[in-house]
Amino acid sequence: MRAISLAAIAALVATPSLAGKIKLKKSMATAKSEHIDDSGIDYSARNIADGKASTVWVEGEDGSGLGSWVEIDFGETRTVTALKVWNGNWYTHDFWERHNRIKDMKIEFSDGTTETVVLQDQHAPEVVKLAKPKETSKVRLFVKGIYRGNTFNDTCISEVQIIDDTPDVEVPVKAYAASSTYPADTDGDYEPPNMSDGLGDSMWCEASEGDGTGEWVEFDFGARKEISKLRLINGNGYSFGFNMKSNLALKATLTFDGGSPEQVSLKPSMMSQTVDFGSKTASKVRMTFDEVKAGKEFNDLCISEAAFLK
Ligand SMILES: [Ca+2]
Ligand SMILES: [Ca+2]
Repeated sequence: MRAISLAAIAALVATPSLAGKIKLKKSMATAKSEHIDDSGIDYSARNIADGKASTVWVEGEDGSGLGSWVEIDFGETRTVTALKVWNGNWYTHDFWERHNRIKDMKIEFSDGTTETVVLQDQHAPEVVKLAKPKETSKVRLFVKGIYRGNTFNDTCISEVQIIDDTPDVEVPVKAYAASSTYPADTDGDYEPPNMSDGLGDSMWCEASEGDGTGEWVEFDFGARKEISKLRLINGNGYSFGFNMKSNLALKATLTFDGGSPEQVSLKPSMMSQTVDFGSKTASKVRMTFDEVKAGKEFNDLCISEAAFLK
């Protein structure tokens, strides 16, 4: 199945909570140069702000790309506290090893000031905390030093998220449990924390004999929280083609450790959807799938993103 893994994250343990992510659009990203070859694959700057780790910006300079840059201009001044970077080419782990990754990255802000950070050479998303919160309307990321790929002398970034000082509307998940989880394959893993990384192309998938009906995934907030909405990307969000290949949830029952259960209807679509189930206070929610729409190729139910909101 096609998915991108969060290799460095221990199974069933969620990522640490970040503050609010600035909502990015592909059109906000530009670059000094973009790699073009005759493969027909898109390596443009837009790929760093499309919500997928598997799509990649590759610089188009001669040599290793030192001095090249990619920029995200989000159009209004925000107080940025951190960046989360999928450094290198995340199309596959093999591609990640073949291409250059950024080592020294200079971040330039809209007032012209800069901060230079050293990224780690690891196939895992990296949170780069700024020295202090910075009011800016854009970040321009310069390639100042690289880790050399084993095949191609081209430098890549696959995805960037920008985190500001506004509170996150998603209730952070401390731990997950699931009735079953599809085993990792060459495309990555299918563990539940993939539902909270903001990426459409990473997902939890169940591994039952059947179509996923009766399977469940559980969200543990670690403390009682007020929640009333579920935001979800149904199925395999890698692409529309893959979304049709695997199973989609049509109905799910939410069981809370406080309050009566609620059944919700879910749209069979890979677009982000928000379902209002009424006000609850709970520290755990179990989502049990009651009805499933069969995919065309894989008989496994996947959920690419799921978060509970106040
Ligand atoms: Ca991308
Ligand atoms: Ca995901």
